[in-house]
Amino acid sequence: MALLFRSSPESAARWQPHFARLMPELEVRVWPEVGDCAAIDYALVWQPEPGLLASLPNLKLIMNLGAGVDHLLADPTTPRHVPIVRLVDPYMTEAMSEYVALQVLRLHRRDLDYAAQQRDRVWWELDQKNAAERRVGILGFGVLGQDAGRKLQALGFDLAGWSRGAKAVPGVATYAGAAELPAFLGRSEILVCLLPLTRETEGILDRRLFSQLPRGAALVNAARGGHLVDADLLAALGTGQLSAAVLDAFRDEPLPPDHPFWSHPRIVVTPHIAALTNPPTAAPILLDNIRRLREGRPLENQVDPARGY
Ligand code: NDP
Ligand code: OXD
Repeated sequence: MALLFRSSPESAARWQPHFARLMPELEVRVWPEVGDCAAIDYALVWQPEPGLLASLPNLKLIMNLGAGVDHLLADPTTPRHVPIVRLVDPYMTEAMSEYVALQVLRLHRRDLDYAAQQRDRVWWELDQKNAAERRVGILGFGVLGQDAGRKLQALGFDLAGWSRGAKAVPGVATYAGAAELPAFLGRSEILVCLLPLTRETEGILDRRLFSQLPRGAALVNAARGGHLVDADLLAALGTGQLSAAVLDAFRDEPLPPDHPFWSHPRIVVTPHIAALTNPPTAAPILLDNIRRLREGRPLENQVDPARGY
């Protein structure tokens, strides 16, 4: 029973002790030492090179080392008959909620304005609402969106969530589908994107969407760079339609040194760290799916390739 691990070599060293302890019978091969391709049963991957998975003729399960599987589905050679599972780890979910709560609070409490004032040695009091008067909208109300929403609700924010299918969540104004998107956007003073990147959501954070937000709204994108039309964000910040943006994911990562986002006074850049994978908590979750497959039990967090997430 062999598993191919394809991520960075440093990351392999962090995972291997957990695999050895939890499933000693599993032979772990670290890419590029693939050996006999036909002997590989499982693949645990983050952004594998196109064609790698297709080269494993007896592959039974593809496990993604993160929550978003857009990179796997974008590769036309990814075998469609092999189930794909994504990583859903409560540890990562909490990390994302911390990130979202931090950034929403920063935007709500005008942290960027006060940082600029401090740089200029300006002592000046700006208007401030309480959280209950601040309308926050979460685009993508799934595992991460709902957990972040619970924490924002606990802080008192007036919360809405947008998803594909309708949801009923106590205390949250929920919206679903394209038809309800304008009403959701119209009330979102701080918009948080936690959508998967799919055919439908590619480029969703564009000029048209920004124009439907209240004037001066702020954006947090902790999902994927492909959701955002970079030039439209810069234009919306330029006209004041948007007041600020916090970005954790980018079309090109690492963000190129000459990208205008780095030096924009109203943009906060973080290097895709909102929710990092954590081997001690994630390894048991991943190995549980191998056991499920071997025992013929249903897999957890299986991706629907047709839906794209
Ligand atoms: P889920 O699949 O649990 O949730 C996705 C949500 O998006 C669901 O509510 C879904 O609706 C909604 N959605 C999907 N497509 C559409 C659409 N076309 N229109 C409206 N709503 C839609 O995913 P997670 O919450 O676990 O993760 C979300 C994303 O966060 C990941 O795909 C990944 O890209 C990103 N991420 C970023 C990290 C970082 O460090 N920056 C870390 C981890 C994840 P419905 O509920 O109806 O299905
Ligand atoms: C993920 C990510 O999808 O790290 O888990 O972005």
